[in-house]
Amino acid sequence: MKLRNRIAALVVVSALLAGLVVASRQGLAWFEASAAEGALVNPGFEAGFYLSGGVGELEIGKGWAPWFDSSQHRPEFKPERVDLGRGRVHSGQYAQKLFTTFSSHDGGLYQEVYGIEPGQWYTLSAWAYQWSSGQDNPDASTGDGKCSALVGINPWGDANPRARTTVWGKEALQVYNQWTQVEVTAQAWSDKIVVAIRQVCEWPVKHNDGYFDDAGLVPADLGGEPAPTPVCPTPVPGVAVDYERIRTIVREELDKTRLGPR
Ligand SMILES: [Ca+2]
Repeated sequence: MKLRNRIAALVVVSALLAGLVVASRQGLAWFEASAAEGALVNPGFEAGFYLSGGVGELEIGKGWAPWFDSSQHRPEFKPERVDLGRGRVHSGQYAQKLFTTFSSHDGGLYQEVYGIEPGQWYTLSAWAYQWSSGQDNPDASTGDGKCSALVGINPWGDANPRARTTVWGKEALQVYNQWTQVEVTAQAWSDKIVVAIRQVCEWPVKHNDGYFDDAGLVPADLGGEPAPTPVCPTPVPGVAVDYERIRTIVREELDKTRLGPR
């Protein structure tokens, strides 16, 4: 290859690499803008959907991940479009649908939220629509599967909504064929929390369908009361807790306060 051709090739490769860097920076900028501190990513499901794990039945709003009780049927997740079928969308063009047919389920979506202020209280909300019926009339829920919709916050940032530390709000129990807003307020114990959307359908009727849209996360207004500071001790990695030493100190302190002859 002549020197001129080599230089030309190098210029082309350099330009391509520069383009790649710009493209990846733009991608990063989109991600960073989406994952603003303390804010939900894709709360209204208008930013597109992806196949979780490449599984066709798990079509999930970007920024969210699916979860479910694996001892029951895995619900199917699909985008709900305002211009197709029943168009069960609260606002915009899309909502998230999950459902089982002739089966029960307990599951939904979750996402991790960073940039959280520990000790601050937060309110998570979402709009939910449920249709649960042994019949096919989409405007009525007849012979329902005892479905409920609810939202939860894991204050420790545990990316497992089924963890016992998740705080769940009041459920919209057997509220059907209408949009209803569910919410929960909890105090963050970490600089990251996990927010979760959930539908539970107990009985395996023909249609157990849930739709979610327009989630929101805001610092909770507690009427001017300052948020308490977390008091739970945080274990230090690599440092073992000397429980025997703690027991000894407690025993000594109790002995000091004990009355009468020993
Ligand atoms: Ca929407």
